Amino acid sequence: MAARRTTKKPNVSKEELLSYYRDMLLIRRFEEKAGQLYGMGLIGGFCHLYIGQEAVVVGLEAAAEEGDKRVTSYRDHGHMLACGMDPKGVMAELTGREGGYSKGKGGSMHMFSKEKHFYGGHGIVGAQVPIGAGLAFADKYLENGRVTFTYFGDGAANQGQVYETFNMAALWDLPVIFVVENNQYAMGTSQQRSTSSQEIYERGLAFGIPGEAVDGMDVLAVKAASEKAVAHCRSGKGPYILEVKTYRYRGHSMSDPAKYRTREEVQKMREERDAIEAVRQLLLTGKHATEDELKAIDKEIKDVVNEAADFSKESPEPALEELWTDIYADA
Ligand SMILES: Cc1ncc(C[n+]2csc(CCOP(=O)(O)OP(=O)(O)O)c2C)c(N)n1
Ligand SMILES: [Mg+2]
Repeated sequence: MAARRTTKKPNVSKEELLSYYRDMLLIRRFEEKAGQLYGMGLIGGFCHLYIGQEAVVVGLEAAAEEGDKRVTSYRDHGHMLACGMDPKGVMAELTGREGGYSKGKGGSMHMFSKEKHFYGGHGIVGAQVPIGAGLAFADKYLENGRVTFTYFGDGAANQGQVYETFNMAALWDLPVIFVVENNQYAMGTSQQRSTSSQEIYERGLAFGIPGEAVDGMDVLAVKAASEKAVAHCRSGKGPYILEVKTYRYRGHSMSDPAKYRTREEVQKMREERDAIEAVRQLLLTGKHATEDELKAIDKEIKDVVNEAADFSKESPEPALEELWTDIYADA
């Protein structure tokens, strides 16, 4: 068994390309709007934007089937939109309103959807990793063929509970895909400064977990790697590690001194490696879409995001009685 890198690309239809374009653009425009609302004081507390990393969730979700589960960290808006949660409910949660997924009581980092099998939204770095294994344990027990996508960052990859989880997931052959979103930074600390071995996908080898690294700025490569990981898990072979090399364009959260990397570094990624622009070019050069058709899609997406923003302003604040609901589960 070997950990390895892949850059293989699959064949792809016009419809697929258009759907990835739409899904990635929705996340980007949603996040830009969230940034604006934050600036206007309509969103309080922590807020971590996903801009730059869109191809990761969109590529992973392309390999998911109904009933598969997902769990992630606080940088979670993209994951929620990619699995089909309603942008209105997500935005209204950001503004702390009754129409939000947690009735305005969870905020950016704490949202859930039973219907879409989205299990959060977690603020403690690495804490979602054992939760992901627990979800996969339930699926294995129920023999329902489902897999769990457990996302975490390069910084979280240095947390002890990740390795306790690897051990148990391997021991019990749990159907869990550990997706490492390596955006090269943990807050202001670069991976080079914090991490002894740079290849995170190899870290499962000690537990017998295969791993693979993939270019996270290429949605087609992510999708191909994801299909392989899903097939591995669904066939009962146990966990899999997918390290997706990506990049965040914005600061860690809304307050970020931005002193740990140069403007040029960010600019270079935006100009040369942007995942949405890459799909746009594939659509245009492959003559799958014209500039005008793409403009019409952009407008559609802007409308969806504007509607979500309007809803998030108009939805009322939660009533005082809500302080006492959904605190404990009824047992
Ligand atoms: C246990 C714990 N330690 C520290 C923090 C503070 N903290 C929040 S995010 C973060 C960086 C995590 O980076 P990474 O896992 O790479 O995810 P990214 O933000 O890049 O998506 C830190 C140290 C925390 N929330 N929880
Ligand atoms: Mg990171």
